[in-house]
Amino acid sequence: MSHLLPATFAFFTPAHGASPNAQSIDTLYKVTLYIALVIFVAVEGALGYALVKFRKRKGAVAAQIHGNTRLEISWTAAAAVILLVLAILTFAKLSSIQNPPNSGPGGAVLGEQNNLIYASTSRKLPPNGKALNITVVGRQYIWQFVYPGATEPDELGAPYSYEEMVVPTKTTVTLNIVSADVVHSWWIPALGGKFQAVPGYHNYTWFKIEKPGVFHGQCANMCGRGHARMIATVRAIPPAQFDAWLAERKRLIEEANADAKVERATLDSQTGPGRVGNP
Ligand SMILES: [Cu+2]
Repeated sequence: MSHLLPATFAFFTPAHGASPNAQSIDTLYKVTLYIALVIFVAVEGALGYALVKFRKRKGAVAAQIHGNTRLEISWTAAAAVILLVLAILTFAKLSSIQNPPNSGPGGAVLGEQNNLIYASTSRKLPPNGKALNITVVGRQYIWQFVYPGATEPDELGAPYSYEEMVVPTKTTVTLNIVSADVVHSWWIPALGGKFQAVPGYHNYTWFKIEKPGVFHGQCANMCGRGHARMIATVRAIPPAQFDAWLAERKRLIEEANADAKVERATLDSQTGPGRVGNP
């Protein structure tokens, strides 16, 4: 029985935060839930009590009550106090949800290319301005992740992956969320709130994962018939392993590009029915 209660609460509360922003959302949600639970039980309890205690009896005459000033003032004041407490708590937690912290000791060493500064009021950077920035591209029906390391403008030549985002632990990761077609919604519950991927717009969020782990999510905005298949996974690994993974990723993409170049040259050199070329 003792383990049933936490399990029930876990069902009703957000995924336990694996990132400071998700942790703050989780705390706020639970505080509100517990206050609401106490009020719910008190109100329903009083209602149940009144139903039983004052049910219809032969010869009973209902008491005629014309207000109770003290009671009315106290429940108005109590509601106001609860509202005030929730507002203060929310504003106290808000900055830890919106503003990314610096990468922790032992985090990935971030090069200059991760230090992109461009005009935006909604893009939050850690106090020292250093974060690993990953572009999240929503497209029907797969998530694409573009990592730093572009060799040409517009992120061309950068290493990328589909469906699974790999990130270093202890490192502040900022996300630049965009869409290639329709509106999608980026959501990994354990790593913070939902962010829409809207064509023509950039939305920003961040997370920071302390320990290696795998976090699952799913496109949270109905985007077409393949929506249900549009899953996303974030895999956090130690920074050294991440560097190796990224280098391998880059090597595989370069290899594939080189192969494609050879294929193209072969096709271009062919004549006749086998030739597939651009006019
Ligand atoms: Cu989608």
